Formats: sequence, structure tokens, C-alpha cells
Amino acid sequence: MKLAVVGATGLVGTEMLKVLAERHFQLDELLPVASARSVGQLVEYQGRQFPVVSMEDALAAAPDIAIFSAGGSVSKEFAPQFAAIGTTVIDNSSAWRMDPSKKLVVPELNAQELTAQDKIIANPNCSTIQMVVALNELHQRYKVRRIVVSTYQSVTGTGKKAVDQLMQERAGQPASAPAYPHPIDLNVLPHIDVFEPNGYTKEEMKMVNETRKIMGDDSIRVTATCVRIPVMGGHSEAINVEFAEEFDEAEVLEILRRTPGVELVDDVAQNRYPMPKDSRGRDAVLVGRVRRDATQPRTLNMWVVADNLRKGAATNAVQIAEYLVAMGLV
Ligand code: 11C
Repeated sequence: MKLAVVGATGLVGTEMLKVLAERHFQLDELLPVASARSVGQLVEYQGRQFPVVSMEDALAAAPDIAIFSAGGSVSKEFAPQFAAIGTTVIDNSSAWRMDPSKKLVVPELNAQELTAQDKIIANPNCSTIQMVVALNELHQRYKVRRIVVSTYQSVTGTGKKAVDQLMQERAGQPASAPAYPHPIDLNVLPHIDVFEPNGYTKEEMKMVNETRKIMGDDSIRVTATCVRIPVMGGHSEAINVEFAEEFDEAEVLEILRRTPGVELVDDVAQNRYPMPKDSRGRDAVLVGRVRRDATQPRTLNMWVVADNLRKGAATNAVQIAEYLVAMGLV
């Protein structure tokens, strides 16, 4: 197994290497790919050192799998080049997610759709992944009709520049290269990704469109408000979900307890509920504050938290790679 990690020195790329090692992903050769200034640096994996290589060298090496996390334009240009030489690309950018010819995969929901012919596989947006993992089994039982979601997203979703902005502001300095148009420390920005003509942001529309594609149901209505908060790791979501079928609250908790990828953290008498601080470095999607919405029928409120760099990005991509290997699809 020859595996390339494109964007290996970024926040997600670094997490990717950590997750691969933790999960003992078996490799003969690792090709960490990064920009020219990082080429030659050494990356340690399972006790061995691998040099960072250029995109051209990685292409020449013809890896079995390439996991991309280097932004949409890099994916658009290079994913097809890898696919053309037989590499299976798992792409963490938004470049291919809504392409009807590409699968958008959260393994707990739809890995079984993958075949050996899928040469570019899209990894969804972090805020979408944790929401669909939390809702999937409830959807099977009661059928989701409408979701109203508000997010509270960590600065790690933006990348290193935003982490630096938060830390500099917290130290009382102006940010040297701000990632956001406003201060983020002691502030909240109702603005993630760019604004679209309909008044929503691209991040909000990802939650609408990706959810429908992954759950395989275009009738699901989703409306989202995505918000950046000064938290270092872990996205949180307040989800209000209306089902087609009536539910029983005890049964809802039972279903959540057995939902793959979910950990129920819901004991308000003990002040136990999911918090981003507790999600960091973990793969589970934490669900709590589960309660009926008393203002309309068949509607539930829940609070969902996950480490956006792990299940929201690196872990999900690595799980796809593991599935491909296990099923002999690469
Ligand atoms: C954020 N969700 O928190 C974004 C990061 O489409 O993969 C990931 C963007 C994407 O800012």
C-alpha cells in the first residue's frame, strides 16, 4: 500500500497522519505532499521517516490512495490527474462534493455505495458530517422532514491562520495576518465561508445540499446559520429536527445509544452535556440535551459536538480508506 497525503503539513494533514498512525493503517510507503518550501522535511510515521515530496513526485510514484486536504483549487487540478493513473483520491475539499458523478461518503451511512470504479471520492464538510452521523439512525426510524441548525464552529475549521489570529488577540496583540474581517477573541461571527446571492453563506448551503446527498433524500428541508466562535477545536450544533413519524423520547435515547459513531452525553442532573473541550482528539460525535420541542409535533431538539479535524475531516477520510482496503476496492 502506497498512500499519499496531499497537504500533509496543514492542520488537517497533520491530524490525518496522526489518525492513520493511531488506527495502525498499514503502509509500505507514505508520500507526504506539500508545497515547495516543505519539500525534503521529514515526517515520522510508525517509527519510520518519510520525506515530504512535491505533487509531481507523488504523481510519478502512482500511489494506491491519495488523501487530499490542500484546498479546492489543488483538488480540482490534481485529483483527476491521480485518478487517471489509477489512484483512488479521497478529497476533503468542497471541489467534488456536489458533482453527481462523485460519491459523498460518511462511512456509517453510505460506504456500501463505493465501488472500485470510484476514483475520486468526496469527504463532506465537517459540520455536515457530525449532523448526519447524529441523525442517521433516527432518520431510519422516524424519517427526517426538516432540520433547523445553528452552528458554533471552532477556529481550527479555518486553519492555522485563524488559530494564530485567536492566540495573538488573546495575548493582547493585533493579528499579524488576520483570517477574519473582525476580531474573533471575545467575539462571535455569523459568517463562515463566502456569502452567496441568496443571503446564506457557502458553509450554510453545504449543510443543506450535502445532507440531502448523503442521506439520499432531496425532500429533506434544511436551514442553517453557521457561526464562528473563539473556540480552539470542536464544532457544536443546536439541531431542531422535525420527523414524519411520532417518536417516543425513551426510544430516541435508545436509538442514539446504539447509533454508530455517536456517544450519548446527556445527564443534565449532573451537568453532563457535550462540550467542544471534551471532543478534542476524539472520534465520537457527542450528543446531548435531547428533548422534545413542545411548540410543534414530532420535533426534537439536540446538541451535537465533534472534533472538526477528526470525525469532521481526518477520521472520516481515513475510515473511507480503511473501507476501500477492507473491501478490496484499491
Ligand atoms: C469551517 N467547515 O469550519 C469549515 C472548514 O468545505 O471542507 C471545512 C470547509 C470544507 O470553516
